[in-house]
Amino acid sequence: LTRMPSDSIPDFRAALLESKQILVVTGAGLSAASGIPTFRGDGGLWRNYDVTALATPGGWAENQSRVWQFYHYRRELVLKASPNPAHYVLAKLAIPDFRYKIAPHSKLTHVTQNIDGLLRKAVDETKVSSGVSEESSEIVEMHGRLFDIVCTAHDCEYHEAKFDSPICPALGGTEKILADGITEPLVRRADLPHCPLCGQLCRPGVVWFGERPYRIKEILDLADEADLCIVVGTSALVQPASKLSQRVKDHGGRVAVFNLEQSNHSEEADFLFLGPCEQRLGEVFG
Ligand code: BJW
Ligand code: ZN
Repeated sequence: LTRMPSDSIPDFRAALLESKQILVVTGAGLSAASGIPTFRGDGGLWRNYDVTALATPGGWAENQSRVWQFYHYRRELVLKASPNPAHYVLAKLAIPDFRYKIAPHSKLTHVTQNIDGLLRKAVDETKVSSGVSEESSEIVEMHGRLFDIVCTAHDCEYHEAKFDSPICPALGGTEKILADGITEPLVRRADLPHCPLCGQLCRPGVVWFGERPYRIKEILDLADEADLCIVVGTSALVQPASKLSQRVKDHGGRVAVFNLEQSNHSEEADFLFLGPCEQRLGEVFG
């Protein structure tokens, strides 16, 4: 017997009223309307490279100049981008004053796979514009942050947020080179970012395939406690993020998926709201 997910807004609202622990898991589709390309499907290429191959330890080992140019390109893109309506709806959920109107008994945690910081930015802006000083929900950025710089030396702890761009002079302007048939610039290793503490090469503070996501223990504990998991704009193909909603279901919690289209396991969700999340979230959360 198969049961179809519901798209009833009143039924979802009733589930929200009952929720005590809400876990919101977000992915690249959340930032699509801000002009940030997703990883799979359209926009999964940069200079004809598959971006999921660049975001690997192997891609880094093969060509650090190329990987740094890729992240420099994305830093430039995100610096010019703004949160979209989907970020602002999720930002309001993070602020108790707003959340209590639809889920009066709830705690909520945001776990995002996105490295762009736009959800955090939307929360900060919403707090300022609404004059809220109370503490907002935690945002766990499990795949790191685009603007963090980390030392590659195993015995060095250097890890710092740096928003200046270019992050080193040699990367400046390389973001404009996108077309085929143009020789790829080579940025010499010595001209890439280096550690101010030990002098070794630095890399972006993001999580590549085969690496351990940040705060994973905390995230799994949250999934074990949540009675409602809201999954927004992720293909749910990358572990361990893709496993969180199942973990919530395993102990009787409910799952609501917001996605442009059917995604991995979305037919197993209790609620499914198809369409652009920048529209659907506003409709559903009002
Ligand atoms: C919209 C929309 C709109 C669009 N509105 N929706 C073999 C070798 C090595 C590893 C593995 C292996 N087999 C399995 C693994 C594990 C691996 C994995 O899962 N691989 C699979 C691909 C098979 N996972 C890992 O390696 C992870 N680490 C790990 O498992 O460690 C072990 C461990 C676990 C637990 C405890 C202890 C140890 C690490 C994964 C790191 C992923 N890194 C990246 C790059 C981050 C840095 C960067 O950005 O450059 O993370 S890859 C990329 O995928 C990025 C994303 O966060 C992640 C997920 O992508 P996301 O967000 O789902 O985006 P898309 O593009 O896939 O989907 C977009 C969705 O939005 C689509 O569904 C659209 O329909 C939708 N959409 N517009 C609503 N407007
Ligand atoms: Zn160092």
